[in-house]
Amino acid sequence: MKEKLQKIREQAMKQIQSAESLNTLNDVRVAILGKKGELTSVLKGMKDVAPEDRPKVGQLVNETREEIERVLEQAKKKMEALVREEKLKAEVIDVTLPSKKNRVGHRHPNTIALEEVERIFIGMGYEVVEGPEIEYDLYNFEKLNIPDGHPAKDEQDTFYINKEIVLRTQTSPCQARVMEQGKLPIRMIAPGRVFRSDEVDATHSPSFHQVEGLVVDKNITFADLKGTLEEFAKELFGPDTKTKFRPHHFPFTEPSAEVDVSCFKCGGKGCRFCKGSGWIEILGCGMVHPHVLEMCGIDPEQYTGFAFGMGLERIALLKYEIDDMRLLYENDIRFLGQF
Ligand code: 2NL
Repeated sequence: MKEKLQKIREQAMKQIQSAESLNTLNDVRVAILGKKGELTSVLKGMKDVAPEDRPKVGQLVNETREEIERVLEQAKKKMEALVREEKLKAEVIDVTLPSKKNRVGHRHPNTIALEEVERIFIGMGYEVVEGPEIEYDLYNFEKLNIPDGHPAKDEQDTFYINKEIVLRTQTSPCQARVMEQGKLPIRMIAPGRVFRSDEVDATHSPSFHQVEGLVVDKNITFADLKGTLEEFAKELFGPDTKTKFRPHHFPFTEPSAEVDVSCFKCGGKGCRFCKGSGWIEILGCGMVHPHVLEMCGIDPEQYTGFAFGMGLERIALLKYEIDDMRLLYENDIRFLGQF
């Protein structure tokens, strides 16, 4: 009996040592210690052992069992550690590898210019107001003192949806709507897309952007208009910028003016950029026509106001020294990537 146990023990040790996987170890456990295992069958054979020998044999069986269990457990732990190590090795991440480069985009030059203009006017207490791109003829023309028969209403210049509805040709209808709401005083700018039936060339497009501004309050004078736009020009083009107001005509303002700034390239001496004149035109402006105030529900005896309007693309072209407006719309990354 003792020899048999010795043999089982030796055999078990050999099998455990040569086991190469957790599964094999488990098979060894079942084959020896399981219900039908070799050691279990020895226990079952105890009935054939002389009664006086049974305690000794029993103790021997238990000792053998305990030893095999202990060695099995050790082998299992070692095997598990090995398996984990292999797994970690296989899953290793090299954090020093170069990453995939994401190409980060940026704002379009038009947007950069718009945000710059907005920043300046917000700094002076203006609100930014947007309105519909499809407008009533009433707001786009009529309330702005542009009656039927005026050249601006010509079908050559305006996209008509029907007799009463047009694609707005300016953002002034936004301002007419704000005036009509009747909350005074008003200090606002209205940026947005506008439409004109123009052929595409270096300075024209059927769809472009405008920023218009409007101030209505008691005692607003042309001096307020001049001071405001001078400050705007200095902020946009630099503190040495001079402004020049030239008389002009717009149907919605009286008096009206166009504003030039001293050329920021040559400082006013005259260069290729300003076509030798030393001045660059940037916007149109004027005192809001009393008739316009009246049509928008404001009493021109109590209130006065000034308004101005500029082409956003024109500002972007000037600021970034771009010589063809079409570049702003072609979405060529080689061009846009420069800003
Ligand atoms: C230009 C000139 C201008 C206005 C726009 C305006 C709006 C209202 C009342 C009066 Cl609601 N005026 N806007 C005034 C003068 C000039 O734009 O050359 N724009 C590109």
